[in-house]
Amino acid sequence: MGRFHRHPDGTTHEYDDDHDDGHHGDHRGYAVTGTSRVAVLEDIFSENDRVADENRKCFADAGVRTVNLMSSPGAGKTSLLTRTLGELAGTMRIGILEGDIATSIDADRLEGFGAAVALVNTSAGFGGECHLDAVMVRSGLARLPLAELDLLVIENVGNLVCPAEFNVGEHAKAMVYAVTEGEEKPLKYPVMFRAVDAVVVNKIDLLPHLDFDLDLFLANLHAVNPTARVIQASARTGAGVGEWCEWLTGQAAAL
Ligand SMILES: Nc1nc2c(ncn2[C@@H]2O[C@H](COP(=O)(O)OP(=O)(O)O)[C@@H](O)[C@H]2O)c(=O)[nH]1
Ligand SMILES: [Mg+2]
Repeated sequence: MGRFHRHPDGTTHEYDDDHDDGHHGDHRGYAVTGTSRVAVLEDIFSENDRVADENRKCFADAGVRTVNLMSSPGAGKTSLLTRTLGELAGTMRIGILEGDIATSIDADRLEGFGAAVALVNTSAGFGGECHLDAVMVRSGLARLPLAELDLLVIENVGNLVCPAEFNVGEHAKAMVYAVTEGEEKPLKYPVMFRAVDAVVVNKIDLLPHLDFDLDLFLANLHAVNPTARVIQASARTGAGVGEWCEWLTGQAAAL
């Protein structure tokens, strides 16, 4: 969303040069267009939040808890979810709303584990957006047996920026972060890392082959989000998947 941003309390503004919360940059190009740009973006966010409220009510009526799962492309969301469905089979009824720009590749990978899966391609009528917003999520809900579910996991489009800016009516946000992504990303993408309730640090099976400094990553994460639950995992070996499933089960039970 460019240099426009939204604070956790819902207020919005464009950055200015004497902004004192750590953001810096050359904002001169926005001097003329800034006011109308902010107005348009406020409209987009307020319309999104209105539909997110409708989704939230829909989840409440159905008695289903919803987790919005985000990450960069390739961090391991779908791999973790296939493991998750295997692990939690028979313990609760799970639905997956699979968000992708194009293809049913990931939705197909998630079939056959007993979960209800609905695919939303953002290239099909949503302009190929790099995130799911509340309207896109609502479009997929009609294809899920919500009232029969205990937990709905939304696999968002792979992107460390935009998905964090759109509430979709979820009860909790989580992210998968691969150890191949470097230690500094919490500092470079603070909106995402700040927004989440849990971070699965995935691909720990690769640690012996990398120079990834796990302690430095955890310190960077803690600097932007001191309260996120951190779960070290490998969707390849299954390490940590039980802990993740316990966290998910706790989310589902929180109704
Ligand atoms: N070594 C290793 N590879 C993984 C792990 N999790 C996922 N991958 C691989 O990473 C790639 C991207 O995984 P995917 O689940 O499609 O990521 P997504 O784009 O976030 O859904 C695939 O080749 C997976 O096999 C892991 O824990 N360890
Ligand atoms: Mg995926």
